[in-house]
Amino acid sequence: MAIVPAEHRISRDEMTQLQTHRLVRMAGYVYERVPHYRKALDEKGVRPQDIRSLDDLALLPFTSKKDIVAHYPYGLLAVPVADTVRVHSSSGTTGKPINVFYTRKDLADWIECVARSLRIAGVCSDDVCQIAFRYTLFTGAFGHHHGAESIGATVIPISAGQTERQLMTMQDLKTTVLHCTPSYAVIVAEKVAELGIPKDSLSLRLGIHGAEPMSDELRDETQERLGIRIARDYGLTELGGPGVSIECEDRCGYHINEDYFYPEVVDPESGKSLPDGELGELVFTALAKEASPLLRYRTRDLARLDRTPCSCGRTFARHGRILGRTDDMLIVGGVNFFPSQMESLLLVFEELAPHYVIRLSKKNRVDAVAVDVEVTPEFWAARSTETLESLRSTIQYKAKEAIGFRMEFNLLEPSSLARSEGKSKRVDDKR
Ligand code: DLL
Repeated sequence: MAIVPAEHRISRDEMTQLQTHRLVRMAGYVYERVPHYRKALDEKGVRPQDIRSLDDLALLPFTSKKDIVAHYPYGLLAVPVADTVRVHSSSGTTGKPINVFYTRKDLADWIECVARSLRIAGVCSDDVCQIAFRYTLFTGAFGHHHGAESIGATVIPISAGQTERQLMTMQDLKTTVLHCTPSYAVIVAEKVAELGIPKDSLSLRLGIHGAEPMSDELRDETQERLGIRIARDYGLTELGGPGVSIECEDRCGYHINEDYFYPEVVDPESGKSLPDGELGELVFTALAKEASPLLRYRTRDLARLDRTPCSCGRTFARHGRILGRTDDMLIVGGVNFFPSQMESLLLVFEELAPHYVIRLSKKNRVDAVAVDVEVTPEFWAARSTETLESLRSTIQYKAKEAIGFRMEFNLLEPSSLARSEGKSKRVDDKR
């Protein structure tokens, strides 16, 4: 078992003390510097000096994506623009992007958080890290790049795409860690198979995949295909990007850098705080940010919290896998389900490839769901009308059993759906 550094084993009391100190300071900081927060606290009749312990957190207002958008581009900034040294943003599907600003200290803290996360996942100074996240305004590439570099690993800033070149680089430079989205890891694994590259001719041992959901089933399949272990990492632009949480080797949830991001889980409807272990919306308070501080940010990601120490020896609070988002829950004819349930369901079938799109439409004013999913090249090569039909009806039966309503399945030829080197779009809602 890897040696766990003392700073990862900080006692709950010490952590609470540190978090309290930072929270108290942050309450005063945002009140003084961000008009939006001053107004929100005044409206609630809360003074910064009322915040004395972590229990007082509930007195503070939530922040939502709407608040950030309403103050675009500079409205929530707590320092003069001249004091910032970097900006990143998420593209967003509609409207304005979400910007996050960093002072020099914010950048140093971010690097510290990502470096710590990568260490938790098992990255060390001997590693050769191939950063196959896109180098753009997106936080993924720069976060992983600087985090890995600060550990002393060798960083290859190759960006996403040009998969054959990625594989050549991987072979020539003996890459040990691949950093990219789950969607791109699937593309890499497929290329390895297509080119007939033997797994053991690669030096890869670890994949760090984040920025979108990856079901356990897809993780296991990708691990098998690339002959690696995968650690999934989590983060969001609003909090600075990756470096919020990551899985350790024991895989008992995602360890949160909770000295920087104080976690809560709340009921998405009422906003009431939920006890550890209950499923709800993750909410984070940035405890140390200078440029883009956030109080109680509603992530819309659904997970459970666990503050008991992990079997790996680390004491940081953990959250479970992100089970869905409050805003991507699909309601079909009154039944709720999440796209991630579909992925778990599909990947139980070894005849299917991890490429699918859930299409929603209205037929005669009734919700209809059709799922386009590719079959594997092996199954396609040996297919007959009967085997295709038999597979289709088995999937349909299992889906009805698991999710609760009937949907159509279209089994497609390999490579018929668009691929994404970043995040995949899994739902096409035309209702
Ligand atoms: O995706 C930051 C990031 C980059 C995280 C690289 C990890 C690695 P955004 O583009 O703002 O930021 O998207 C954030 O993506 O609220 C989740 O819904 C989703 N997400 C991120 N990581 C995971 C994960 C980056 N491991 C949004 N599992 C978040 C499930 C994830 N969903």
